[in-house]
Amino acid sequence: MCNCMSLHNEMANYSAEKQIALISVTNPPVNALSHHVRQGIMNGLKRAKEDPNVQAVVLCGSGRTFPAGADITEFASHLATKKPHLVEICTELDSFPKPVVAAIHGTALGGGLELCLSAHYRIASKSAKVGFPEVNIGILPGATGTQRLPRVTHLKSAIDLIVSGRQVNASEAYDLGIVDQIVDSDVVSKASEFAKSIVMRPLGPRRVSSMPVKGIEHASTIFEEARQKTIRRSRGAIAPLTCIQAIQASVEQPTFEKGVQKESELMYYLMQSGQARAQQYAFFAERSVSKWQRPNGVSYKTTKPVRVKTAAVIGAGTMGVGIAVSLISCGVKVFLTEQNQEYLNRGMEILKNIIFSGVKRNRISKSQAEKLVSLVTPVLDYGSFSHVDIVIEAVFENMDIKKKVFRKLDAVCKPSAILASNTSTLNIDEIASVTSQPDKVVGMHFFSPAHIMKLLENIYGKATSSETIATAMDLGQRMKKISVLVGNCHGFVGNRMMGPYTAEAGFLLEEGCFPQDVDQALRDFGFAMGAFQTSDLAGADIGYKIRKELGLVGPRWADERLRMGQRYSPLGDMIVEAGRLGQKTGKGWYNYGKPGGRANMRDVEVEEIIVNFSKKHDIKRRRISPQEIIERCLYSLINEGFKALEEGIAAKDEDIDIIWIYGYGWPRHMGGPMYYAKNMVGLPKVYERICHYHSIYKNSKHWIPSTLLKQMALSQSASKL
Ligand code: 3H9
Repeated sequence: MCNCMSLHNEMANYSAEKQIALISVTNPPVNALSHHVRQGIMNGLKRAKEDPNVQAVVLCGSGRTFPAGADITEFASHLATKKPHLVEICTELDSFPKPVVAAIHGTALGGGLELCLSAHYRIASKSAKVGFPEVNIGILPGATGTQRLPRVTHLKSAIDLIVSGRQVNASEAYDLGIVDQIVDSDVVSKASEFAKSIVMRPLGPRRVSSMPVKGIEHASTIFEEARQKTIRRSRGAIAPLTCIQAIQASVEQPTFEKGVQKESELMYYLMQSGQARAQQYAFFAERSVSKWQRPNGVSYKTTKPVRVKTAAVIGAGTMGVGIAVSLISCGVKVFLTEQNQEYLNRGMEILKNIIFSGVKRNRISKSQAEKLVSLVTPVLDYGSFSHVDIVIEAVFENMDIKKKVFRKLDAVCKPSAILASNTSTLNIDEIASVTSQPDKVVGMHFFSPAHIMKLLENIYGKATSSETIATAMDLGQRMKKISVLVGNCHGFVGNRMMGPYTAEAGFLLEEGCFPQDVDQALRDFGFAMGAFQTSDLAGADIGYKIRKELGLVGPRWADERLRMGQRYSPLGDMIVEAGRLGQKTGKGWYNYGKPGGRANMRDVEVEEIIVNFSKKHDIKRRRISPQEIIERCLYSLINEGFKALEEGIAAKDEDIDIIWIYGYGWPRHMGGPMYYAKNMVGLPKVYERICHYHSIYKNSKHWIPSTLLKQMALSQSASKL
């Protein structure tokens, strides 16, 4: 007889049929292990233990997935510590007198995987994935995961999985010993059948807590190598190294229980850290950006996107090709165009290389690659664009050229076609003004290389319709980008904030730093690269060419700007004029030995240019502290971020923070510039330092404090009194 029931407020259904109890977690969308779920599982286990008819238990998730982990929204509340704790449930499962089989489908992550590893058997559906992503939210698998994983798989693999946070598919999980069996379909029934077949087997050897850690022969070398690799990669984030320490306890502590105790201490240390809070904020911020809303209240909730099936990309340079790859990767047919056959052929070659590199890395099969390439039609004119749903223009960053392109597009495209510009700075309204349907014009600012970088900044102009916005946002998501909607101004949000950052980096050189000093301070903060390394990698010539066409380069322009009350450092222009374009020419701000070289070495020639410049302009060079470097580069961009918010260019802090994390390498464990300013430094301090620099550098408009920042800083100070 079936005995189904779930207690009020509990999010785990209990049923018992033919000697098998089924505990099914029901907390959509991802069955996170919130307090009511934990309570439900514990009650289910109690009933199964007490029911003499029950011989075995199957634990599963209802709907789309096995539990995907602890409920992260509870971490900041008392519910996270409300009993029963996840560790208690894991202990109960492990020591349970009747066999427990985890039936895994969807994504068994974090605490979900800890439940699986505490059960006695694990059966997964073919499409299931498992992993410990805790490190991405600044913590560790703190419900016995760091002690269990090295007992079911090899120590080295456990370190890899926990420190990287990567998810593995069912087949890799099977190879690693994490799951015992893979089934094609209906994992719960198969797990129930399996449970019936093993009721008589002894449970002792199946309890992970009593297994030895596997692969410990060279444990000290394994840990040392992992530590060194992690220090190089983690850029100041504390969670990865702490994960290693916790796994080390599985080898060094005399018992499983002592290892769990050490894991709990380390978990507590991480949970209390500002970094964990910042990373958890970033997790939800990332999910909030797709929920766009315009200042007029129109939002994603009420606007339906048009399903884009065909597109045209104008420009087969690095950017255009990257955009075309992103489009075909989500099944959109693309017409790719260039000014002449030679450029078009070169673009197609690059595109094929990108697609077929996926075959070399076993990501896709040869026939899949061929199919993807066949979605692209190279063309030399706009004749075939009359039926495309969207055109994405990626030509040279020049208003006149863009206007010419948009005039032509307006004439050939169907009225419902969306015309998107991949501009990184230019005025969308001005571009739209040459078309008869400005409501169809939108900015889609991809980051280079466009097929790899996850960020897409979508820009709406005055006339852009909400349907056009919804379509651009939807297309971004289909291309697996993180799409953020922003308003129209020079540089939009990302590059607008980048302006003061780059300017301050240049001024610091004039006043006493060398590129390596600035870059070192930024790397120590957590950026993967400093401002000058980034410039060398990207190549400084394109920006220079754009500025030069507008007459905005060099020392004369710097003098002109000073007269206008706006300081400008011409050092970047001087470096380009000295033939130092960056890595591609073997020298830029650094010396790379040869064109395309990677190792950046300081260069006396650059230092001479800098020192002579300071001398010529009577700028007294001084020693500048890393703290000042950070404040001047970062507080200036934070101030700009507040101005973007104040003007409604950015709708919320999260939008800015995600743009900086995904587009500009802001370290995730520092939350993003707005989060960092508000929660890690404090607005009164940020405001005070901005006022300080404003009092010294009156000729830099970016130090004029944002009114919004001032208001918020004052109210934060007042609330502390
Ligand atoms: C942990 O387990 C600690 C333990 O070791 C120890 C504890 C003592 N909690 O991403 P989606 C929400 S730490 C709360 O858009 P997808 C999410 O915000 C946890 N909420 O779907 C979104 O809400 P909304 C370790 C969560 O299909 C909605 O669910 N686990 C959680 O693209 C849909 O999410 C993780 O870190 C959560 N754990 O991807 C896994 N997860 O609709 C984190 C999701 O309001 N989660 N939400 O915007 C993921 O990686 C993805 O969500 C997943 C699904 C792959 C599961």
